[in-house]
Amino acid sequence: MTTFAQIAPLLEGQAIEVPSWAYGNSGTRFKVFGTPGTPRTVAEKVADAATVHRLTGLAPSVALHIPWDLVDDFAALRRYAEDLGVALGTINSNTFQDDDYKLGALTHTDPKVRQKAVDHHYECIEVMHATGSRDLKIWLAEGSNYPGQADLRGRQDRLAEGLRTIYDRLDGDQRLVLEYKLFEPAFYHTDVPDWGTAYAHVAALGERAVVCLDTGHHAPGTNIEFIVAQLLRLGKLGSFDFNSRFYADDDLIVGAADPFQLFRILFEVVRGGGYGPANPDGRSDVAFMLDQCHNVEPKVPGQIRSVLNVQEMLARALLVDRDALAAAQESGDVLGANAIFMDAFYTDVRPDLAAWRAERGLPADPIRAYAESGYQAEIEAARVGGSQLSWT
Ligand code: PSV
Ligand code: MN
Repeated sequence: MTTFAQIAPLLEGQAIEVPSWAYGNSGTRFKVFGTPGTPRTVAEKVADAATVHRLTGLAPSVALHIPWDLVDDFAALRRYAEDLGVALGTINSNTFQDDDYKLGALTHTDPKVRQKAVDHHYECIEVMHATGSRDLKIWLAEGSNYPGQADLRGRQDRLAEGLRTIYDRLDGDQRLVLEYKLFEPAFYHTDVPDWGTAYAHVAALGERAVVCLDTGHHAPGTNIEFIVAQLLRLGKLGSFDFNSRFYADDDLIVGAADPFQLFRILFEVVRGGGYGPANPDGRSDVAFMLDQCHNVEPKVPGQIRSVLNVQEMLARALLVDRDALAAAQESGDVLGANAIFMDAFYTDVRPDLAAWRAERGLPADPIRAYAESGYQAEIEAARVGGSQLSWT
């Protein structure tokens, strides 16, 4: 049996990037609710993200979405973030909120629209130079609603060409991270609907093109941990967008809907070498990120809960006695292997994690520390006037 003391050193390098948009208002197509204290500026979003990191030690960077997070001076935003103890992370492009993109962006039949989408990605790469970001994450809201509406094959060819043009603009260790999603906003076909299509495109591009797996972007019942294992095996798992779902792309708190699924995913990450000291900074090349929205719950504690959930399930995944498991698997001990796996999942690591945090000068209970910190009252009092940010 592996003990918490044995795995504790492995928790040291864990980093979970938080999304700037989690701090803004969000909702469904029916209603976006305003919440007191919601940021009016990108700097205020960064301040909220830094609060999550200060209380958990788990979230040292914040992802930006362009144009939602466009500012005049990204170098200044970077300095501001660094002063607060966090870095600016992944830059997410956005080709889904402009009228020109109604029938596609990189896949559009009109070369002018395709060029506009490529130019937007060039702009994102410029931002990456100023922010020091490594990853350009591309999710494309492209597809069609009706059979016959679009030339499926022609769109793939145009997509490949657009991605190539963008990829060729990247510099140094910058990466292109392609995110897939089964459906929405298109309902009949989506141009990058699954890991296989994403893999086909990034494999054609080259070494610095990888896949982003958003846990909410699959059909119900999909074995996501199998996809994790396969992408790691192929060397193409670039990042996660963690969240949880009951029905579609719900963007709820990671681990809330199905903690066991999160455990199984993280076990495959560990098993496949996707977590741990691959690089000098002690981190693997697989970026852990959240992609969530807090529509009805308070946002900063929602993010704190999320990073703690990932840490907790990672600890449980690390607790799996891999040698014993391999022996049981090899000897065909079906029930024995399953029991070893489940033992780790059922181990309550919360008291050990609280002690682990306290030893490092972090609050043993970050949610409670947030409630007692007065931060929420402070932002509610200070952030009056102006317009609260949301995804529009
Ligand atoms: C699309 O549903 C997505 O998962 C992509 O990552 C977008 O960038 C993000 O959500 C925006 O909320
Ligand atoms: Mn996502």
